[in-house]
Amino acid sequence: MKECEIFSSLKVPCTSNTVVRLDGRNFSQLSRKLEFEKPYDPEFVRIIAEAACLLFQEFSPLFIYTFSDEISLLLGEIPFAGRVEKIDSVMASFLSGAFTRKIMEQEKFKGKITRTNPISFDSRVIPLSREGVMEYFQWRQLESWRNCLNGYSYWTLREDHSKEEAMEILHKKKSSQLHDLLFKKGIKLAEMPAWQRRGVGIYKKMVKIEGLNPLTQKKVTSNRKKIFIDWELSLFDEEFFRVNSLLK
Ligand SMILES: Nc1nc2c(ncn2[C@@H]2O[C@H](COP(=O)(O)OP(=O)(O)OP(=O)(O)O)[C@@H](O)[C@H]2O)c(=O)[nH]1
Ligand SMILES: [Mg+2]
Repeated sequence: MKECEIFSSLKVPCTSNTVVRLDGRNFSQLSRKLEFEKPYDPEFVRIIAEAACLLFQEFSPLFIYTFSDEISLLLGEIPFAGRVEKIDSVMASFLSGAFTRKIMEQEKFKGKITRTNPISFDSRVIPLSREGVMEYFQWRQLESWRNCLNGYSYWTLREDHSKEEAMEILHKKKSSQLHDLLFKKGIKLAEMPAWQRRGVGIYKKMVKIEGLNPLTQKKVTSNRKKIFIDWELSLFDEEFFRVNSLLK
């Protein structure tokens, strides 16, 4: 029967840079059942960032980028000898467990969690060229910006319109018209927190650690790379990828 497992030998091309993108399944429903704040719930965003940190600790990627209910990992070492089925299934289940654990630790959500089905994520493996890496993250960051504009616009429209009407208006209007609509309500997107507009990055950063030399009992400082959640991400450009050594 082993020969029936025809996808098990599917592997990531060894010449590629590899991204894995995970996305929450049915999170529109989850956000309703757990009564997330709209359009952004800071606690939910913190939980997803912390769950992403657990992914970072487990799989040591070069970089993680997250917004809304999605997480992209830029892999360094490719785990599981590059086996696609294994990478997808283990990462998705690891994240589901990590996210559920984090949400259960949160006072605001834990009482409501029984209203939901078990939480799951989908996962896909994306092989990229070296140049494709920056292009990929710029594409997701643009999506984060669109999501920010659409989210604020939708919930502003919902103040006076039904779900269907708000969706229809949203589809018909150009982004400049949506900005005008928000501006009239006193919402300036440019002044919203960077994590809402540009998403959140997780990567290793050099930090100074203070310690005590046990022999001399003198204070010593050393440099160590620590996992860092960047809530103030800049726009992705070559400089960002170069400075943080994100390209192989
Ligand atoms: N209220 C609120 N909702 C959020 C927040 N972040 C994500 N969401 C919800 O998560 C959804 C994510 O979009 P999608 O991934 O396209 O929708 P989905 O329901 O998860 O659908 P599938 O991924 O196809 O299963 C958004 O449409 C929102 O409903 C948040 O901070 N606040
Ligand atoms: Mg989703």
